[in-house]
Amino acid sequence: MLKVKKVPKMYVITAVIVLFSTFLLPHVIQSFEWWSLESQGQKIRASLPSWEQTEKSHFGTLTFMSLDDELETQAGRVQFVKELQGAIQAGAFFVRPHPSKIFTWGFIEKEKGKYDWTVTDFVVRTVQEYNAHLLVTIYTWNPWDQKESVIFNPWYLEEPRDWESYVAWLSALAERYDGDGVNDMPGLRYPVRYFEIGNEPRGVYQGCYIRLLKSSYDAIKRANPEAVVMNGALRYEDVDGFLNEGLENYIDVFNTHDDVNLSNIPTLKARMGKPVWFSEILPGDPGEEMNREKEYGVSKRVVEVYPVVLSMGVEKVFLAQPKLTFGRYGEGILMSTHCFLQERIDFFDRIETLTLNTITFYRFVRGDNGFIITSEWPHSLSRCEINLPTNASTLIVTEATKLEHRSWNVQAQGGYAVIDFCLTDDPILMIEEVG
Ligand SMILES: [Ca+2]
Repeated sequence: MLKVKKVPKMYVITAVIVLFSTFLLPHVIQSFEWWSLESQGQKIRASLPSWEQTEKSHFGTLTFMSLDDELETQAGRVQFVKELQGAIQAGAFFVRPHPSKIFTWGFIEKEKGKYDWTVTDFVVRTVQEYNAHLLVTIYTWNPWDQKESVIFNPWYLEEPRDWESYVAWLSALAERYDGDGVNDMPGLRYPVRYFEIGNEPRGVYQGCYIRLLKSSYDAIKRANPEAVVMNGALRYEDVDGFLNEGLENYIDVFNTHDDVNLSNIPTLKARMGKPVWFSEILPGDPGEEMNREKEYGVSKRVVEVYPVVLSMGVEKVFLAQPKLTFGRYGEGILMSTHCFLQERIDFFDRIETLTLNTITFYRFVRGDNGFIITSEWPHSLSRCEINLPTNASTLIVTEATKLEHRSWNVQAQGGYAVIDFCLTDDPILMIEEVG
């Protein structure tokens, strides 16, 4: 008779622990993370402006850094939602996945004639849960089409060989997310309208990018005439070449990055006859380690630069800090500052500028309210006070670049208020006009 040897209890317990931690524990942790994200999401969604309102926002950010293949896994999706929630909490209602191959031809049409929308549907649906908007970057890389890769720009920008298939795919993409009720993604709440054709196609305006931009523009517009198509960000020195090819007729927005001299913006807008977007501003080094001091420096630059850029007529700006997802470091200074600024100056009706004693004041007028941001207080000035003309009776002056945002009141008299810069070492002030 076969005698079964009794397995010692210790072995059984160890085996159970190993099995649990290998197979079950990750699922338990992920489920808990989803639950916690969803609960956080409900809080965030409770106070969101409508998607129609957020579409008018001037604030955007780069997001979902290098989350591509990972988006097919639960862990990648958790990370995606975390980053998205961070962006929304910071008041960045436009999100630009970058660098990312989410909207790359070969990532969706892996096999000729078969589209796999699993990841793009997840991305669109999740972004729309937060009334946010995508700036979709279209990439043309596709391994079955381009057997020998001659990528003409970093990041998946490749000349299609089978133009017919490329154009069909792009039209299908625009059609799926345009919200017209025809072949739409199930559950689409509102249209995805913003498309950028590649990123920074350098020095190729004499080459295949011309055909690529024209074909892409036509393909998207055929499916969705309301779509907003823009070029991959262009340098200022390439503007003449762009215009010589008549490419301004194949964009709805002129897209560039913040290496353009700001004083050129009004001329650029006039020459293009289009709005201007900065799909990247204040770029960070992807390899750079972030710490409190650096994060503070970026926050200060946001308060310093955004009023100037917006007053020059740039319509939307996307903060490009690859290592700095909002709120993930230390005290969350960047998230706090970005949110502080967005809540006060976004959705403005107009911007007025006024220069007094070499300090520029940017007044963001929204309805009957005005928020004023000063340019940096120059240390060379011996006096601290400035008589600021105002129609308000009271001004609330707030430190703009400090986490605490300390504030004090100033009463105006005879159409002026005395602003004393020596009351703080904060170089930039935010002034709310009340009554
Ligand atoms: Ca459709």
